[in-house]
Amino acid sequence: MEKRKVLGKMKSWKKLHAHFKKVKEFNMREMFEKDKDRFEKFHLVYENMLFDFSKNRVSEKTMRHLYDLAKECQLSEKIEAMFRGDKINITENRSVLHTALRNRKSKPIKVDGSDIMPQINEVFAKIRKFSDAVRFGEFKGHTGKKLTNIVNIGIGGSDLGPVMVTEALKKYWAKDIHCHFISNIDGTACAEVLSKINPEETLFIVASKTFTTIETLTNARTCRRWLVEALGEHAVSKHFVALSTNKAEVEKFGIDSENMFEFWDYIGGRYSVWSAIGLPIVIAIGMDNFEKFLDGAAAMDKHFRTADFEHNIPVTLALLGVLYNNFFDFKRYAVIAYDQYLKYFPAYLQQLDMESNGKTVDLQGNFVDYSTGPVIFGGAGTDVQHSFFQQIHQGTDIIPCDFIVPAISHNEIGEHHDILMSNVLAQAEALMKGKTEKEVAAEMKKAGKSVEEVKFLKAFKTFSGNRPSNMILFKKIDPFALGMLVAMYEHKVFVQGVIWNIDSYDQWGVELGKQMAVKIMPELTGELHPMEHDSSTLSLIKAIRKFRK
Ligand code: G6Q
Repeated sequence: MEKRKVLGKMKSWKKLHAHFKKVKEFNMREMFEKDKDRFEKFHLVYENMLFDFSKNRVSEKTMRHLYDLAKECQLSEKIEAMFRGDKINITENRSVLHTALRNRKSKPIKVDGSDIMPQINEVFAKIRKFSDAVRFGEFKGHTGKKLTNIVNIGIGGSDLGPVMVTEALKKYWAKDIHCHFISNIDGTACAEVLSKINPEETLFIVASKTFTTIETLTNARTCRRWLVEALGEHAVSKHFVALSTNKAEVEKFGIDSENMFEFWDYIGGRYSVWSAIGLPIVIAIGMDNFEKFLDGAAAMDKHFRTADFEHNIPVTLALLGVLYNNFFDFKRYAVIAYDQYLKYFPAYLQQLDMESNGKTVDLQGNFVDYSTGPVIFGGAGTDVQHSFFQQIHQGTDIIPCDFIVPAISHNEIGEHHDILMSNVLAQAEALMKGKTEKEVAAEMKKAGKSVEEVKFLKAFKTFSGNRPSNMILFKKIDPFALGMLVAMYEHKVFVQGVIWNIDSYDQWGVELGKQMAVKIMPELTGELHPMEHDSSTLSLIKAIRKFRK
């Protein structure tokens, strides 16, 4: 087991701690007024992406301390260890190699002594062949019809990535392909999709790394029954494929391994969108576009691996998050995409970040005495400006925000995109500047309000400001840009995991609930008598049984 100094005892941490007394007093509005070059100093550009982090409560000195912290945590060595394939997921004894899927020049990467690139390239070639055959109508359904409805059955990491990317790249879909997703075990999820599709034109993709997940297997069995009832048992091989690491379970389920697209243990579920799990995306947008998505991620990998910390976008983004989480004590983080096609991005990121860094035990097995991953939430702008933004502007707790913005829309209609852009810029500026009581009073007076009205209302209309945000600006969200965006956040999560000294790649917290549900199921259906539960769980089991009688 690797030794590491406790975070609080690190030199750079202590320095940051001392410096924080000053940082607390920083006022961004004043900093912008005093320093006309602030934007120049606090922004980075890479490819068609601009990362503006000038609206953060930092000085150049703060950033230096943060970069020193990354150095003291041996971030460079850790980055290399990940890319090299070291088993950095120590609780599962696995390499973490989603980056190998973006290793476009196929430079050898070894796991347990063997180069994994040939197996990766072989699966990509199989995906290209199959997806083309479906898209061009060569691989037909049992009755000879073209497969135009693609139904992905998966959950968590086997769902959120494909859902988010297919939606984000909707403009690139083949005209006659329609993607559907079934994740929840709630029968409604199945019923709603099945009610819209014709079995003769449907391809079901059962996506499960382990192929043991109860939700996915139950949903897949229901869909299989539905298909067999309509077209007969012989139709299954033309309408079902599997994406998995578990060949034996796939075959047990009744899907021929010919129809299975493989990935491997070194690809974590929430990092698997680049792998065979991306098959629904490939069918929708074509392999050439999917490769551009991989290229975008590869470009971000290169940047992350080679840029020094001071010019490194994911490193900078991550360190700002550490500053807010561990020093300012801001425990929530909002991500708002000003692009309708990115409406599922916050949900995707929520899993990526919260499942990776929602941990309390460090790599040496000790409970940490500092806080780790924040609560991530978000949505699409401008919609969310009319919902939770009230709290972001005037709530008692401060919530740092990331704004994701494309300068060019896929749907340039009249003045829509200009209005959208004006809004995001206004939000970031308003959060930073706020509005003083004096400004509010002057504005109200000018509008002809009475002295009493001004006196009473001015506090309500005042904005403290000094609320941080990052602007992540792209030229346009095309497959390449999306690849960069997703990889940027993957690396941000990785960097924070390194600073917090946790295993970002396991998910024991997800396992416990799965185990307990298996125990409760027969008690709920009446096969077993409920026992060994607390009085609440026991009474709820009884109440549900009574309601369902
Ligand atoms: C992701 C998690 C989790 C996982 C689902 C589905 O990193 O491990 O979200 O993806 O539990 O698992 P399967 O793909 O094995 O069905």
